[in-house]
Amino acid sequence: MGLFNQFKKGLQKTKQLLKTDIRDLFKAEGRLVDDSFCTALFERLIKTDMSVDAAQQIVDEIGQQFHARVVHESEVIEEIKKRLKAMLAQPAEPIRFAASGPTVIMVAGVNGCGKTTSIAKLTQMFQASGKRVVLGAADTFRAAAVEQLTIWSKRLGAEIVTGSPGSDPAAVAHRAVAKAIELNADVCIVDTAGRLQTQHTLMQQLTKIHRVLGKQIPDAPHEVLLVLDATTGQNGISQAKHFTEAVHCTGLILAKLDGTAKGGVVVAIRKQVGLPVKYVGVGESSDDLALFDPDPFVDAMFDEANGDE
Ligand SMILES: Nc1nc2c(ncn2[C@@H]2O[C@H](COP(=O)(O)OP(=O)(O)OP(=O)(O)O)[C@@H](O)[C@H]2O)c(=O)[nH]1
Ligand SMILES: [Mg+2]
Repeated sequence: MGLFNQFKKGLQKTKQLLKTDIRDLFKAEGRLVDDSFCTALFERLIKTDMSVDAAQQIVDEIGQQFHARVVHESEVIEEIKKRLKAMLAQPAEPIRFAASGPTVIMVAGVNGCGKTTSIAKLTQMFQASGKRVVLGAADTFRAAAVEQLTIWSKRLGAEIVTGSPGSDPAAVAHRAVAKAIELNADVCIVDTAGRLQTQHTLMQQLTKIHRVLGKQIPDAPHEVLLVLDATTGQNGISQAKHFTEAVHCTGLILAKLDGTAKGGVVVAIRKQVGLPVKYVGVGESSDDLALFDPDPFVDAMFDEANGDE
């Protein structure tokens, strides 16, 4: 599936909401751009959770550009798209691979946000490009967590390193990296237990895992990916701030985009969090991960073609 189609799948609900709502604003002969139009457009954009700031900026600019003119739906949509693309623009930043030795990727986030599933998806993506992956099950709090990653590792044919329940997650992470070095693997992905950004001790534990990995390989972890659950909307913004204080996050994975009509939250996140969105999750299976790219993403948000029935 191409990127555009993956985004389309992820933005199904968002698109339905946007399209119906925005279409309601127009009549066949067009619509006069006045204050009431601007207010109505603002109300519709804000529903996607793109943030007051972003919606206000778009509406102000469109209000000025088309002031007192009669406009058609397609003109307005083109202008909205152009502005969203500019707001989402970021350097093309896929994973930063180590120059030599295994690339170590640590994955963190609050409980249930989609970490383990995203790791399975990343593993499949790396394997498809010929890379050998070792997984580290450093979520030692729950036996079920280790089991879940073990099932994925078997399904995907990736090596896994686990620890006994309650054991030190940093030690598991360390052993996973040692295994990756021993096997000459390309990537080592470390899963961590879900934690709230307000749980101080657990956040310190994350710092410890980070520090231990850095002692093992000077540049490690090469990536610290924070997984945000798109269905929890702008909550992700405060999570990103706190997680970045504990471990220096290098990028975001926005999981469960398919589960929300508030796909505009990506805009709020990009505007308020200084981290690139690297991937978005668009479903529960291991191939439901798309490398984030603003242009096809925004196009998919407003796409008129099939698939929205
Ligand atoms: N629809 C959809 N569901 C997802 C996506 N990513 C994860 N999920 C589901 O979300 C639930 C939680 O996912 P996990 O990967 O277990 O989340 P986690 O962050 O590892 O959870 P903890 O380890 O308990 O903190 C599972 O039922 C997943 O199938 C996604 O992109 N789309
Ligand atoms: Mg998990």
